Amino acid sequence: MLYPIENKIREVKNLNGIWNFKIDTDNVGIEEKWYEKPLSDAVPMAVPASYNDLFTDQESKEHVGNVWYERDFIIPDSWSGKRIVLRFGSATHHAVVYVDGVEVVHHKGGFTPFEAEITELIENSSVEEHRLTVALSNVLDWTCIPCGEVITEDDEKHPDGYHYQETYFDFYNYSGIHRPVKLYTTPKKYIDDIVIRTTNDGKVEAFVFSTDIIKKISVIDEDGNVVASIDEIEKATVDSDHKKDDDMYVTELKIDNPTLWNPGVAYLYKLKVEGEEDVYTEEFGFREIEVTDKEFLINGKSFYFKGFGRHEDSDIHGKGLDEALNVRDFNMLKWIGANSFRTSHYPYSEEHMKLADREGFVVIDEVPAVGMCFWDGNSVYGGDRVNEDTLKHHLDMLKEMYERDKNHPSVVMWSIANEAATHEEGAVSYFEKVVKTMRSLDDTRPITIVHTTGPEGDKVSQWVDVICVNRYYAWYTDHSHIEVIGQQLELEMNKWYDKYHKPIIMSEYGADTIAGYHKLPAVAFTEEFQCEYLDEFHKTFDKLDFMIGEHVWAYCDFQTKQGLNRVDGNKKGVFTRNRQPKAAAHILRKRWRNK
Ligand code: GCB
Repeated sequence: MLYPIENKIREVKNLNGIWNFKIDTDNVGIEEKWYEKPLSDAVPMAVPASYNDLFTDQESKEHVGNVWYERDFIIPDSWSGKRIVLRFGSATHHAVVYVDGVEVVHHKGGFTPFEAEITELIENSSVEEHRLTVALSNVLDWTCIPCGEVITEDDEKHPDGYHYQETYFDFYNYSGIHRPVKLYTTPKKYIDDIVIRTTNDGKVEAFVFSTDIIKKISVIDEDGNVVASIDEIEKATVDSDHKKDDDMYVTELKIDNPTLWNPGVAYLYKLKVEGEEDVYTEEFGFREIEVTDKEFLINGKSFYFKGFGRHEDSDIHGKGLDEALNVRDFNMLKWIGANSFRTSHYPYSEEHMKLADREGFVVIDEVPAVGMCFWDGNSVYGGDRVNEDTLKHHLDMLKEMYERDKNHPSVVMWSIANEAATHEEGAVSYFEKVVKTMRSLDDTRPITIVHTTGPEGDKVSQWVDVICVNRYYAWYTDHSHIEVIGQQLELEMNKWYDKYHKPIIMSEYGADTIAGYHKLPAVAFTEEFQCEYLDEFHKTFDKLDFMIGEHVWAYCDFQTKQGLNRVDGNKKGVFTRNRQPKAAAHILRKRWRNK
């Protein structure tokens, strides 16, 4: 799916700002058709943002079910005759969108964009101000990724009863319209999608899906020079179902001595596609990936992943897009000498991915498949938990992630799940299908899966290219005994390697650390402990030649649900939630800047 851009043909109208908002306390709004008229008793709400931390009362913050968003918008006369599209960068997790009381789109999945063409509705309408209403649900069940379930406590010990959203993942279930809402125009005949594939000898393959007739395709370098151009473009047969209204154009361009996109030294070209009516420009880079049994090669050079598992998370905004925060984050990642990160545990905003391209960061792009306990049982994948509907949604999410991120040079690998129960029988046929789907979407990028399961039990890594392992020796096991880290790490990593002969990334390791808490000798939760803890891992990584990276958990402290081992969130950040360094940041900086 293309990002909405402005040019001489296309216009974009931003709908961010203050909307009307109402909590559907008894979840009756759909039944009572609240979308048919303006919301009563609405309160102001910021978009984009999570709504949770903007409230001061527990009930609103923790509401399980629907909330309603609403605002007016006006279509300028100058847009008449154009195709008009309403687009959400994301809405977490299920949205039903109405314009003037008519449903225009619904979407399941909290971390990918969706849109609705509303041209006809606008053309047939006589009102000047249109009403945009969104019913948004934060409910997670076993048909969703991430997985969850709503639990009701109403036995004799809980005579008044209460219910809550149970989640099987360690981040707060922030909800809201998290990313920008935009209206954009295209001509009636338009460019629908572009897939760009490159090789480092300067070959650019462009696949353009369009209802417009494509006349010209050019490659433009960073100085604005047209370095290749073609104006005879043949139509090909479209083989994909969902683009059945489009024609497909396939073409190949060649440029001499391309400047490559390299980690830390990004170089972005633009592909300009010109149709009879429409024009679209998409950024891309030249870079090639290869995986051997012990190496991850980017442009033929061995790449070692240094960085973090992260979250989109901050005070007040929750998971809402904050461009200032993103800029600060990339500056801090550069400061510490990181070269990469994983979008744990869901695709980050499009704005984030664009920055990664531009700043030369290497990204492992993760689908929101977290909390996937299979629990062996009688039905398809495991009892009443992960089931056929979960799989269907998982495959949909892979597709949406791919369609959104396919042209980003920063994305070097897809992560198909975090910590699924891959030792269970149900996981085998499930993940075989997941990997097959991911490969059929993209045969140019390697695939990984992130494990908590150990090498003895794992039943699915034969299908992936790189193995990612999350490990908390001396934290969740042998708590505080950092002397066990080296031995346990070496033993386990060797087992993984002996079993699969594939390169391994330590995709999570870390210890909760309260900023400003110091003690000698070190005890758990102090800054000293975090430093010593990480050092122990590093000594062993440096001995194992099949280890191709280290991603500390986590980049920053972040919010989680309440729990006995979470004092206002997860404190494994190397930086505080407010993006300031703990002592471990200096250890990592020294190591990574010299590695
Ligand atoms: C993990 C999870 C991550 C948690 C982390 C922790 O293995 O992948 O989401 O936050 O452990 O700190 O427990």
